[in-house]
Amino acid sequence: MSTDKHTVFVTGASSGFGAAIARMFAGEGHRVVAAARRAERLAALEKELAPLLHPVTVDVRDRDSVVRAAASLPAGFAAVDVLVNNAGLALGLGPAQEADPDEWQRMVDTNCTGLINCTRALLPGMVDRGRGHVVNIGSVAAHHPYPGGNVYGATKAFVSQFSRNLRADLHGTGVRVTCVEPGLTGGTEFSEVRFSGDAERAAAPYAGTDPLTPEDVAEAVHWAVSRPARVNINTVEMMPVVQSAGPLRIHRE
Ligand code: NDP
Ligand code: 8X3
Repeated sequence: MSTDKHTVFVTGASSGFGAAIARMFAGEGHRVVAAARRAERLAALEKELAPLLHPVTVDVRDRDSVVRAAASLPAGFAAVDVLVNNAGLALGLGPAQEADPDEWQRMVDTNCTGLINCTRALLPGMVDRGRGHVVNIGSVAAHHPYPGGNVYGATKAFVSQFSRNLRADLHGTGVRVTCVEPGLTGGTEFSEVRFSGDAERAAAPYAGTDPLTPEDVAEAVHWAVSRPARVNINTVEMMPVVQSAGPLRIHRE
């Protein structure tokens, strides 16, 4: 699996990690199916990476659309053997008691439902062909709680456990599963989306830091995929050096 060319289906390829992952694999001659909602972004990426990139405009939350998209890939891109479930988002950073329930629902719909929609649509082909790799983009937020991380961190805990359970189901099939769990990463639209376009709030988490880059994350994905076929990288947890876990807090009267 590690030596020949892959067909890599990347969700959330219109920005950030997904675009970096698409560029890294296409740069090595692998075929890339780039999925996201913003068609114009995907068209620009297609122009940049032609003829190795096939754009698919799809909302991962919509199961029927995902199934249709997976079933109507052109011949050269149809035998997907690497799925990178990267599409996702955080919304808000307020305490649970003040959070917007619609934003909570959108995170669950995108980060959990969207991820399982894509997995269920593409996994049978991998199992039939006896080769494949599902790479899920989780987060350090799955394991390290922080104030305001409430539902976002919980969706990433879902991604982490789903990845482990997938491995159990895929025992003996040759299909591999990896969960890549990055910490603070700059150079993406993650923070702008989280703070609804408020540029000042979006920039604040990165001020005075040297965060991970989308290319750092793409390299971790690429490394896991390019291991020999006998090797399954279960989890990659990565943080910038400037980030570490904090102590448990004690509230005193
Ligand atoms: P970006 O906001 O830059 O990218 C998110 C991507 O997801 C975009 O391409 C967006 O495309 C796509 N997307 C969002 N909703 C949908 C949807 N419903 N259907 C299809 N595509 C969708 O953020 P990042 O690159 O930073 O984030 C990528 C992943 O990495 C996310 O899962 C995020 O949770 C995770 N992550 C990010 C970290 C960070 O610090 N940046 C750290 C750890 C994990 P479009 O809007 O065109 O649909
Ligand atoms: C994104 C990293 O720390 O903002 O998953 O939750 S964090």
